[in-house]
Amino acid sequence: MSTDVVRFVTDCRVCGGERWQKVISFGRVPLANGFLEEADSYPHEEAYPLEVVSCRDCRLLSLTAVVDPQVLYRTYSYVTSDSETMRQHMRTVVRLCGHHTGRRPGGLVVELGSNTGDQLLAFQETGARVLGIDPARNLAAIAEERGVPTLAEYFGSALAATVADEHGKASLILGRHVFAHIDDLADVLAGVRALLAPDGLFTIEVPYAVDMVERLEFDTIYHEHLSYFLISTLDTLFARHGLRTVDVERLAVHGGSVLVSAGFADGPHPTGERVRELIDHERAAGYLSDGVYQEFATRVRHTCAELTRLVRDLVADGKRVAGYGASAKGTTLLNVCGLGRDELEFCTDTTPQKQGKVTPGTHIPVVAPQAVRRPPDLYLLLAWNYAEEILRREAAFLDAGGGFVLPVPEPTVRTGAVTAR
Ligand code: DWN
Ligand code: ZN
Repeated sequence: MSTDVVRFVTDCRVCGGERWQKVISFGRVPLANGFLEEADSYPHEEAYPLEVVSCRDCRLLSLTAVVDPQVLYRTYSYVTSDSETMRQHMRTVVRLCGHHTGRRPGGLVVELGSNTGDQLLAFQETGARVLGIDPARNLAAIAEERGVPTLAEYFGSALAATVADEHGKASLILGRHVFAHIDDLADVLAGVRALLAPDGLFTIEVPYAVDMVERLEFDTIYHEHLSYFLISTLDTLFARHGLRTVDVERLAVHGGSVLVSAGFADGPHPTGERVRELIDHERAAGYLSDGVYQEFATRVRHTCAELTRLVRDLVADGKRVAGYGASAKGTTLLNVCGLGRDELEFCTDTTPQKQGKVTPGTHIPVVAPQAVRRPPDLYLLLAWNYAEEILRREAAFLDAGGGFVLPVPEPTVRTGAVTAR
């Protein structure tokens, strides 16, 4: 492991605390989106410690090892999925955020981690002026071609000042599944304060730590996800940076996420009832003490063993098994459960940037769905967060006797007729 690309966390990026509870360690795992071109790169493949700790002061769940964002994001193989699930979700996000841009027609919407611009295109349709910010040069170029002005930069206080000068203040700064990827939250929030209009809102969508723990979504733990947030943790963070939590919406995407808005502490937006309700629930359900996280670790180890046993038994029974959706989650799941080329023949994926490569650590060939000549008996659904849409689309495969293994929260086999454990 090259140590110059890893920083080990000492103090909490939210509250500065140093009282950490060890939650779970998966050993060394390759980067979730570190797909490899060919076999001769295998010996050079890096793997980094993947372990989660909980801050006993603010209950941030954090990785202990922070991999240099230049390594993770300068060229990025994850393209926001063009699934109906995601298209529908992005329309929902516009609706939920809409009144912040509608109130000031032509209000500027800035998106952090804007990928190829899908979400901003949805805002553009409402008449909002948009600006994307994403360090992945390959993706920023695609967004620009699609008519979404995009800066291929990392957002922080320096860039925010330049953007404010050139584009004016933003009525909405949005970050969907990017805030949990950021180590220096203080600098990003300083940037938000520099760029946000006095009555604007900073809105983030992040995986919800309560959903991850309750649904055993251990595979969403990978090096891109540095933080796993409770609402009470975000509330602590915002208050420390002159902001106030305004509203929260629980959403189904990515295994359960929260859309959380914050405004200036001296701004016009009060804290809504839903914020207090979730913070009270987190306390009542034990998320502010050690026990919940100890139990999570125990249940994860059990479910991993169950899944490995299920897949290996299927293969031992002569079944052909393949992966469906070479997701980032899939990297953690396969590497942690020890499932590789002895179990999965190939993995399908709709992302051109992943096709023709092999999966990180397990080196399973990634192929386009249409390239599959002999469908397997069963697919291990590594993109389980789209299960409803995928199972609907693959009805013919199921009706012909095919099956899907759904890995979390409990490994189950779904065939045309029924779901069996
Ligand atoms: O936070 C992140 C989340 C939002 O997206 C990023 N750090 C990385 C990424 O995680 P992921 O790769 O687990 O996300 P998805 O969207 O669950 O990935 C799904 C994968 O499956 C993509 O590679 C696309 C593929 N896919 C497919 O092959 N067939 C997806 C669908 C819906 C399909 O039908
Ligand atoms: Zn903390």
